[in-house]
Parts: sequence; C-alpha cells; structure tokens
Amino acid sequence: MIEKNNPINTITRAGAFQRALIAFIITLCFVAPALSSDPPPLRGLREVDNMCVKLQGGFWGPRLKTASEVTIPHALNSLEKDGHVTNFDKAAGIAEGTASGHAAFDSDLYKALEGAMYCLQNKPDKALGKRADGILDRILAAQQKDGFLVAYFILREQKYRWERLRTMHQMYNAGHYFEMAVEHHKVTGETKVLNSAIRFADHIDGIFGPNKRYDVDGHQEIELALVKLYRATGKRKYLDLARFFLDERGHAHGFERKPFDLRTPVKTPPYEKDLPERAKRLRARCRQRNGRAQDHRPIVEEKLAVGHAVRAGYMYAAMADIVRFSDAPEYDRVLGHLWKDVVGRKMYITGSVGTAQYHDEGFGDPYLLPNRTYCESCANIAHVLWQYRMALLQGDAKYADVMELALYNGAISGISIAGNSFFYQNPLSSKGGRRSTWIGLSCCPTNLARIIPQVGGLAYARDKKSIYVNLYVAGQASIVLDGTAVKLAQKTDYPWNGRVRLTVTPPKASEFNICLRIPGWARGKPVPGDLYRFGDTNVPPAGLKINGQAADAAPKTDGYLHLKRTWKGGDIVELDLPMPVKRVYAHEKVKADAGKTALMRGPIVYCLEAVDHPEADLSRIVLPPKANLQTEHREKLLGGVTVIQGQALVDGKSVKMTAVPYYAWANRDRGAMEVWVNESPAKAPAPKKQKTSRGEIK
Ligand code: FUB
Ligand code: ZN
Repeated sequence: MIEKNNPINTITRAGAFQRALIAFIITLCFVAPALSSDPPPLRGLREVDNMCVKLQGGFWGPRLKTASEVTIPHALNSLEKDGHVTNFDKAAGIAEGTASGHAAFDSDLYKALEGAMYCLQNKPDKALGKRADGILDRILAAQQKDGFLVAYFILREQKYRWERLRTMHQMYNAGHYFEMAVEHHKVTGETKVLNSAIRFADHIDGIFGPNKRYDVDGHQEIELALVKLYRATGKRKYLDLARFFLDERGHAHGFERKPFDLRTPVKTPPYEKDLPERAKRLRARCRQRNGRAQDHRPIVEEKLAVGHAVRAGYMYAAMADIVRFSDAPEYDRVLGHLWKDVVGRKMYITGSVGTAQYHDEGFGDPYLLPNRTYCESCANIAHVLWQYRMALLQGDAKYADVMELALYNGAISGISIAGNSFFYQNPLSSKGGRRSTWIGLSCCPTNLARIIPQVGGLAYARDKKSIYVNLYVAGQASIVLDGTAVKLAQKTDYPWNGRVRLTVTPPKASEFNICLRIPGWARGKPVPGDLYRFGDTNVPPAGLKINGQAADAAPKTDGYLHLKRTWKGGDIVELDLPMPVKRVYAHEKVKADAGKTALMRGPIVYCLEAVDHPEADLSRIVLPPKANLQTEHREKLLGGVTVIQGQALVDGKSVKMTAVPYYAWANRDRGAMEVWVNESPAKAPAPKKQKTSRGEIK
C-alpha cells in the first residue's frame, strides 16, 4: 500500500526549487476532492483534514512515532492473538471454528486499522501499510454476498443478524468499519475497502429507514460514520440514514414508528423467550434502562446528558455533524442544553466524563464528581470528538478549549508514555494504578491507538476566507482557502510554554484571516462556565508580533484573535501566551473537591504521585494558599515534562512537593495519585467506594 494521496508527503520529498509546482499540486490535491465528493457544510467551519497536516517534533511528533512504531503494531499483535482477525478467516470459510470473543470484536480491529491509516497519512510506512493491507484483504474475504459483514453473526447467528440490536453492536461494528474505510481511501486512493463499506451501508439502508424497519442500535457510532461516508461518496442517502437513526431514538422501536410514550410496555422479543432466567432479566433491564443508550426519549426532547458516556459522546458528535450538513436547528438547540449540562455540571477538571454512578459507564448526577471515578478512556475520547465537532459547528474558541482540555488530560492519560499499556478507567485519585498491556474488551486501547495519530486533523479549521488555529502543534499544514492552498508552519514547545511561531506561505500575496485561539486558560478561566475557576484570574496578556512588529493581541468575543491582512510568503506571526501556574477550585456544589485545589499550567492539569513523595501520605499533604510554586522543565522525566514544585506541609512539617502532568501518572513505580490537593488540614470526608459495572474501584 502506498500513500500516494498524501500532499504533505509530497511537499516533504520535493526540493525547495519545486515550490511553485508544489503549490499547484496542493491546489489540485485539495480542490479536486472538495469539488467531487466532499459536500461543503451548510453551516459552520470546514475541517482541515489529517491528510493535510503533518505533525513534527514538539509534543505530538514523538507521540505519533510511538503510535506507529509501538501502539499500532502492539494493538494488531494483540488483536491477532485474541482472534479478531481469524474470526474473519473463519467467516470467509478459510479457517475452522466459531467466533472468538464478543459481538463487538470487529470494531476493535477496525479502530486499530483506522489508527494505522492516520499514521500513514502523517508518514509513509511500507511495513505498516503492507500489514494493514493483508488484514484488510482477510476482512474483505468474509463479506457476505448481500454486503453483511459482522464476523460474530456470520459465524454464529446468521438467522438473527439484525435481532437484539440493543446489545449486539451490529451497527457499532459497521460504523467503525465505515470510518476506517474512509480513511483508507483517503490515504491510498484505493477503493476496495470503501466499496465494501458502501455495500455494507447499502445493505443496512435496505433494511432500516422510513417505511422500512424502524429501529436503532444500542450503541451509537454508525451515525457519525454515515456522515463520513456521505462526505466520502457524496451520496445523500447516508446522511439521511444517519439522521433517521438519530431521530428514531426514544420511540418504541421495532417494525413501525410509534409516538413517544414512556408507558409503552416493553415486550420480550420471541427469540429471547428460551434464554436462561438470568439472561432474560439482564436483557429486560437493558431495555427498561434505555437511558443507558440515550433511547429513553426522542433526542429533540432531551435536555440532560444521561446514560453511557461513550454512546452519548458519539451521538452528540453525530448530531453536531447533522446540524452542519443538513438543516437541523432542533438538534442545535438540544446540543446547547447538553453542552451546558456536561461542561457546566458533569465534567472533571481533566475534561473527563462518566462517573458510572448508575453502573452504566455513564453520566451521573450534576456536580456529583467523586475523584475515585470511572471516566472510561473511550468516553474521554468521544468527548474530544464531540467538542471538535462543536468547534467546527459554532466557530467559537470555547469548544476547542474543552477539546484541548480533554485531549491533553483525560484522553491521553489512558495510554502509557511507552505507548503499549492502557487504562480503561481514569480516576483523579487512586491508591495505585497500573495500565494493562492489553484488555480483552479492547475498546479503550484501540480508541487510544486512533486518537493520537489524528490530532493533526483536530488542529485547524477553515472557511472561505479564514484559517482557524485551534491547537498549537509543531509541524506543517496545507490549508485550502477559496481554492488556494496556504502553507502554515508552526514551531512551538506548547504545552510546555506558550510561545508559537507561525510562518505563513500563500502561493501569492492574498487577503485572508488567521484566527488564533486565545485559550480560556490564557484569559483567566480553566473551563467555560463556572464548574471550575482559577483562584487568581489575572493572567498576563498574550503578546503578538507580526513580522517582528508588536500587534494587538486582544481576542474577539468568539475567543479568537482575528488577523486580517494581505498575507505574503514568509510572513511570520509570533504569539506568546504566558503560562503561570494556576490554582483551580471547583464549584461549591462539587463536594468531593471542597477545601482542595488542583494545579494547572496552560492546558495541563497536574497531580501528585507517591513516587515523588516517598515520605508523605498524599492525602495528608497540605498546600497552603500562599505557597510559592516554581516550574522546571525536565527533558528526561516522563518523556519530557514541566514539573511544578513548592513547599507543602504534612502534619505541620514542611515537605517538598512535586506535581507532574496528570496524563503522565502511573508511568513509574506504582503508588497513590491525587489531582485535588488539600489547601488546609481540615480534610474533606473520605470518598465512598463506588461499585461500577466493571467491578469495584479501589
Ligand atoms: O460496548 C462497546 C464498548 O465497550 C463501549 O463503548 C465501552 O463502554 C465498552 O463497554
Ligand atoms: Zn473503552
């Protein structure tokens, strides 16, 4: 497999003397696909695809290298070992035996392959390309004549392919297949996988929809994937099907659409009548608790974020896409309520979500945010993907603020610095955690394998006349504005300091806007809303220079600094976002954080680890309000991090306190960890142990 479609790779390989030619190629690369099959949104901003961004050096460059050299190969090895790939061989009839694992096994493989595609978009890698291609051929061989492709059902329950949708993840598998297929097509230009995805999507479209069968999957994912498929093919029916699956939630589904009525009796489907009693009870509980799958009332009537946090995140992401690509003001309104509920009442300072209070891997009650919590890696990743789409939809920096917070903290805490071990849960307080090298239910490892290599695609946005810089990431981008490709190079050590140098190279001098996000933390707020606040809201103002001349760095009310001018090749923008250490306090209704503070610097949330405090019990450490805090960058620690140090107290005695980035915890000796630190000796009551659906959190 070759990465022939990647324009950035083309740029890198070519010599400087070819610049004019490259500009031409870039224009062709970007304008052609945009005109043929990627319909522009009706509202909001457009993406700058991962294909058009190359992250190099800085924070993400080494992480991308780890993703392609360690995480993806490790994931593929583990998936092969656990039978995810041989399931397809069996389904194709070239190996013997029945399906291994659970019904969602296919999706894990698709996510790891999707991660491989993002890696290839960033950098050609023959070996990885070849390996992925080999696996893809084995998947393709299993596809049924009518397009159906779920190994578990092909092997075990052909008759019941589209039954038990609440629990069996048929469409969840399909969605992950579509997402991967679209990325495969982008990077290879080949159509074999995309065509297979289209056949599967057409098969589904033939069964579900208005005047066909009215039903939905228990685990949302296919909705956002169908939007991607619509954009890759230009076929409107996939967008309509995505909308159908969203609109259909909350109705008494089955074979006809019923008006929403909570009292509608839940019937046991005939094929479940022979199940053992326990399984019957479980299924019934699943059906009754449809809030778990956001299926308890129609979306347009929803005001609160409830239920399984991964399903919610993917669903909200799809809703934002639907607003952008079709006319759906009612979804826009609902998204406004949901966003306020999550960001204003149900989110941790790490940007993580999902307390699993109701044993459903889901959202809990407002302000009930215990620090020994669940916060599944997948939920935090889904949250990033939702906020990314909100940023595109609304063009307001506050959404990218939350995306950044969740990305740098709650999402990447799920993976070790070495890239080969993973957390399923991401608590903010622990007696000692260790990431697992693999998890049989590998939704989280494979989600981590796909989120890191797609960070380039989250960094920018555009409209006809503006480039939006949402993430400060070292590397290059090629951004099409009104038919012209502008090259943008970023140099930065962000998030370790806030200095960013941008070199702007349009093919010829032209007028457009560059909109730089001035993060909330640089404007005195750790998050939009009042769930968390800085103790000291004064932040030194951002500095800005254009071609060495100081310029006004005040953002507009949308949180962006709008730089409108005639840009010419080699123009340089220097942004300086001062990054003092900040103490964060939670809203008084968050009882778990009463009397405590968290430390934040830039977008990074810190924690204390036992390994840095061998003499002290972390829960007894008190950081007095006036304690002086210093920072030091340590290149050799935890892959290179800035630590925060100061004098704290333990039982009245002074001790040295060292805080490290939360995402980097549990990469050294196993021991306790706390994000929230006491500010006074009066301790908050010990958090209650919580049981979750995946066992007890210690
Ligand atoms: O069910 C598929 C995935 O497994 C979910 O998204 C995770 O929460 C885990 O239950
Ligand atoms: Zn997961």
